[in-house]
Amino acid sequence: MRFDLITLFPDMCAALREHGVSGRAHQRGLWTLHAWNPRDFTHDAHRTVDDRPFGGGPGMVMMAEPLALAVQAIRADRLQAGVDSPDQVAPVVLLSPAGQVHHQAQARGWAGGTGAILVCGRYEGIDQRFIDHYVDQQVSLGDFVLSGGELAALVLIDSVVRLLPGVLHDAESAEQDSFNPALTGLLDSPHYTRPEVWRDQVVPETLLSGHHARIQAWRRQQSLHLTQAERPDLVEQARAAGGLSRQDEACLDALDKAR
Ligand code: 9WO
Repeated sequence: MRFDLITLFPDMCAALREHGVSGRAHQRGLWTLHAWNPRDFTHDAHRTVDDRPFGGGPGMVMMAEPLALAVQAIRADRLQAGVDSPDQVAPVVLLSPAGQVHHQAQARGWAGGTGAILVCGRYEGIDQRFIDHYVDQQVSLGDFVLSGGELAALVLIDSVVRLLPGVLHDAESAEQDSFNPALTGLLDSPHYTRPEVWRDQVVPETLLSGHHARIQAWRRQQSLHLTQAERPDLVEQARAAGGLSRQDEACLDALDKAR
């Protein structure tokens, strides 16, 4: 899998390439991340990538041409590398609050592809003509505004890369995750490690019992409990997807009655 980032701040890619799960997978060649600076696709002495907005207003707007040249260079490079083919080119994706919100299901979908060209805006935004002509899809992480698209792009990539085959060890397996189909999109149960007593707070006794079946049942119950309390919408979603057993429903009923 290969991602290409168009960004004025290529150094920001280090966060993902050099650390943790994504860093290890990068080192092992399971995915790559190439950064392309629009400044390298300018032709003036000042390497200008932004200009004042037509119609007036504050701030600056990213010019279309350096971004377009970057996309074209990336497409040529991906073809040459054999990552894409003429009839299967990577989508150009803009990180923007105007996009469809990213979800775990999208991450799973992306994990089955060959990557994407991610455009990171800065300043007040990007000349609309570039968006109209080149961008296939806009993706949002939620209803908030950042000072640039980079962090959103890195979050998106991280959510995809960790789902690639061989990236996670068994121990940290995606099977264990919240939003895993096996957990039917419920939140994860709480975690504890040594010491057994920390500042007068003890570890739930079941977890110390060594009784695997009881531990599993406890975790499922905690999951249901937490999700019902904090994200009842996710419980409803799990129910609609047929992901709740009769035992799960009984557990939720017991919770209702205890309130
Ligand atoms: C900003 C914006 C605000 C309201 C409606 C649409 C919008 N599009 C953009 C936009 O593309 N902004 C550029 C990227 C330039 C300014 C910083 N940018 C940005 C991306 N801010 N916030 C995001 C973002 C991306 C994904 N998820 C949440 C926020």
